[in-house]
Amino acid sequence: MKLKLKDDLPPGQYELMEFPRFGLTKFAGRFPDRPNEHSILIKAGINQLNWLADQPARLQRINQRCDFHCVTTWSKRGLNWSGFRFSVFYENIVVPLLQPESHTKYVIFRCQDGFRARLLLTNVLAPDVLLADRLENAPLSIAHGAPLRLIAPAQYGYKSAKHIKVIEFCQDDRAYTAPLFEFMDHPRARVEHEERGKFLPGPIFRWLYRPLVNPVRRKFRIALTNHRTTS
Ligand SMILES: Nc1nc2c(c(=O)[nH]1)N[C@H]1C(S)=C(S)[C@@H](COP(=O)(O)O)O[C@H]1N2
Ligand SMILES: [Mo]
Repeated sequence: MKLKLKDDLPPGQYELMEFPRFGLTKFAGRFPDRPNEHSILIKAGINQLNWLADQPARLQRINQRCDFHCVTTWSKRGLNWSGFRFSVFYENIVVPLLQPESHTKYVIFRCQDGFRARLLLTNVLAPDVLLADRLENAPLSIAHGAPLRLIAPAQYGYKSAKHIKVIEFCQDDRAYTAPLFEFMDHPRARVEHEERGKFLPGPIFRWLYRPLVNPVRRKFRIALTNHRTTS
């Protein structure tokens, strides 16, 4: 799918030429324990199944070029992902096999490094949301989310869960706790509306987060180098 890339960046964002490994610093030194494990646990109410993400016979593979916007104000433009449309996965796998409740409102992603993300079902069903297993014509690296990650281009990067282990469909979000602070975790996190976090206007978060970008990038880079030399 070709998305129309906008000429301007969304409000408060600046462009990076590289695509750094990034996140909350508490996850910098945590890595997927099974980066080649393509079995994902999918749950809806009391129903669950193991889905093999590398043999999705019923799902059409698509390529998508889109921009990536981190809440800390950096953006990487024009990344080429390959994978499966989340809405097609939902209609062809989740609905027929797990019969989620009609009141399903949230989708919770749990990751191999302990990270988690909560999205509204209406947001993940947007046509540009992917379960991606390839970036720039190569399988996802450990840095960028192996074996499988979400790509939700309209949401800030913290919704694009890497190293997915479990996907849960729920009516409420009681099973979810934010990976750091609840105020940093906006339920929609729409980039266009600058929904960076809760309680405070978006532009305030720019000034809180921007000074952290370089130190966080450095922490993530050093941790990856150490991981490569010790494993
Ligand atoms: N499993 C996992 N997913 C994650 C994170 C993480 O630390 N662990 N960080 C999030 C944040 S804050 C961002 S900006 C993006 C960064 O993606 P990248 O490392 O591929 O650049 O991943 C998101 N998904
Ligand atoms: Mo981020």
